[in-house]
Amino acid sequence: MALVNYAAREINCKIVYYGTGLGGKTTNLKYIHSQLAPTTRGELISLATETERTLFFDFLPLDLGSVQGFKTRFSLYTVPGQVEYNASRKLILNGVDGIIFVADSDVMRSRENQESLQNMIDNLSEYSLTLDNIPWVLQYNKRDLANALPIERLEKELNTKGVPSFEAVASEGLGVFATLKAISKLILNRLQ
Ligand SMILES: Nc1nc2c(ncn2[C@@H]2O[C@H](COP(=O)(O)OP(=O)(O)OP(=O)(O)O)[C@@H](O)[C@H]2O)c(=O)[nH]1
Ligand SMILES: [Mg+2]
Repeated sequence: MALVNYAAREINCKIVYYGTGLGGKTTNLKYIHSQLAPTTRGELISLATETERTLFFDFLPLDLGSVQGFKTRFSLYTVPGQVEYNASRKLILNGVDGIIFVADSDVMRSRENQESLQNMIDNLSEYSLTLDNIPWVLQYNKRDLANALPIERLEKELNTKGVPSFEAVASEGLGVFATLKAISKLILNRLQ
C-alpha cells in the first residue's frame, strides 16, 4: 500500500517492472533516467552482471510533482527476469503499489511471457495480492521486431483481465512514458 505521510505531505509509491528475461525492463528505466532532469530523478542504481542482465534489481527514484498538495515520490524497480532469480523477484514485490508487466513481442518468447505472468501471480499470492487487487498494466515491448506477435494474440495470451495495455519500443523510448503514466494514474486514483 502506498505510503502517505500527512505530516510531510508526501506520497511514496513503489512501481515494479516485471517480466521475462531480456524483455526490456531495464531499458525502460534507462530511458526514463535519460529523459528527466536531475531535479526530478535520482540516480539509477543497477545491480547487473557484466552482460547487463539484472542480477538483483534496478532502482530509480522519481519526484513527480504535487497531487492535491502532496508531493508524489515514485520508486521504480525492475526484477531480474532470469528464471533462477525467483527469490529476488519475490522480495522486490514486497510493498508493491503497481506493476508494469513488460512482455516481449518476439514470437519466440510467447511461452516465456506466459510463464513469467504465472510466476508473478504465484509470487503476488505470498503477499495476498492477485491480478484483481493490485493495479497493473501491460507493455508489449519490442514492437519493432519483424517477428513481433500481433497485438490481438498478445492480448489473448496475457491480458485476460482487460487491463490497460501499451505498445512500446523501449530501446527508442516509444511507449515508455505512456506506460508509466498509466500505472501512476491507477495508483493515485486508488488512493483518492
Ligand atoms: N529490438 C528491440 N530491442 C530492445 C527493445 N527494448 C529493449 N531491447 C533490447 O533487449 C535487450 C534486453 O533488454 P533489458 O532491458 O536488459 O531486458 P531486461 O528485461 O531488463 O532483462 P533481465 O534483466 O535479464 O530481466 C537489450 O539488448 C535491449 O537493448 C525494443 O523495444 N526493441
Ligand atoms: Mg534487467
